Amino acid sequence: MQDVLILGGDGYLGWPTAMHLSSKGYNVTVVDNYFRRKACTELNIKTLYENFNLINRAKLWYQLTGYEIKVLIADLTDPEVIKNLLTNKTIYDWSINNSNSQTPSSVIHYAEQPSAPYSLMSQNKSEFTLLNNLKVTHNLIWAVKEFSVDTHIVKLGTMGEYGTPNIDIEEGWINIEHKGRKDKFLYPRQAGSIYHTSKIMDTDLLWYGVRMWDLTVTDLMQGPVYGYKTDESSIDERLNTIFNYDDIFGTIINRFVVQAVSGIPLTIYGEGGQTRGYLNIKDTLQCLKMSIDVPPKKGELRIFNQIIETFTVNELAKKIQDVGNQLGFNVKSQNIENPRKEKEMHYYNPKYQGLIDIGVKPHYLDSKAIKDLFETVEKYKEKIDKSLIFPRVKW
Ligand code: USQ
Repeated sequence: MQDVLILGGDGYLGWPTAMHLSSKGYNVTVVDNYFRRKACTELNIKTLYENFNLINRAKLWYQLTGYEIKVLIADLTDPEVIKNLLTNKTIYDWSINNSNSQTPSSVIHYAEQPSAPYSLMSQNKSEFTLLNNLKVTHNLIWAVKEFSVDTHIVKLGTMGEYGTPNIDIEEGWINIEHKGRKDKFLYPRQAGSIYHTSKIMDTDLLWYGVRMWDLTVTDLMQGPVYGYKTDESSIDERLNTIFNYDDIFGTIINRFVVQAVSGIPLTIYGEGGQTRGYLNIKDTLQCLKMSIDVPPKKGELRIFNQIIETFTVNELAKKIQDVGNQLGFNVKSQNIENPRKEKEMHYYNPKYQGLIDIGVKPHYLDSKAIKDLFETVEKYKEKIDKSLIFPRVKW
């Protein structure tokens, strides 16, 4: 079976991806520097429930399933870390016999600071976001070029790279005719935060590596993810991924359900016409697995728009209100001053066919999916810290 390396394996998506691929028989190694946990501690952000650290999660996964996920706690901004991983010189922080892995057929790159508000809290955090995200990507492309040129890099991008243009959003590429001549280019990017800008720069680094060094890359332009439950975490709730509902790391759907359960009117930023493409965490896992199972051609930069359906903020609020009210919560919503500089009423028509074409079977945000979220959140209702809900960072 293939060896897969997951950079950022402790995060909201990294850990569920590790379990998912491990359960499907891949030999999985995860690397993480605990950035997210440290940032939450520093900012006094509590998550909905506590999570084991990565080593204990991997041990528990092994006890429950017999599958090994090798763990390395390390900072990937140090170029030696990825070099050692690709040349099989790593001493793991946890593995069964510390045997080295094979050269991975795919590296999944999640090891980034993922929050737009965090990136705009201060100049320091903005600089940290840029340097961290770009250094990790830069170290990765150099190491793959030097030591493992056939390894497929799967990088998590973001739909936010495109912004909200007044024309249809294509899947990564656009054909342009200019003064009678034609060419194909990366679709124009115009991000709304420093975090999203760092992802544009990542894409440019990867595109450079593809053009000049024949690297093979899939860039997944993902929208905001919701949910926490996956087939693998259903085995034991101690395997659940991190659940943030605060203004910095929480994404909108998870936040709205927490607000609904704790009696806080849903925080619609501004007019609420902001439209984004959303997906269930289960579909993130499918998309990742299909992307590594069906790789692009050698020397290709393949881009997918990783979303399943689009909603305005107002539509999301209504859906969550409807389900919450059916469940007996008295859910209200409020339009609060938008802390972000973003269009609140705009055209939004992204294409998202590529992942469906390679076999992804979508889950939709139906009442069952929303009810599942309500059930879990209600279980931890007493632990919700209401002071974490209102946005503190403005730009
Ligand atoms: N929003 C509200 N109320 C809230 C929270 C958010 O109206 O309480 C609005 C925001 O203004 C925005 C939209 O909901 O228009 C989505 O916000 P979000 O906080 O759920 O997501 P965002 O900051 O865009 O970032 C998240 C992830 C990021 C990923 C991105 C995909 O944190 O890592 O790249 O989703 S995308 O949005 O497509 O760029």
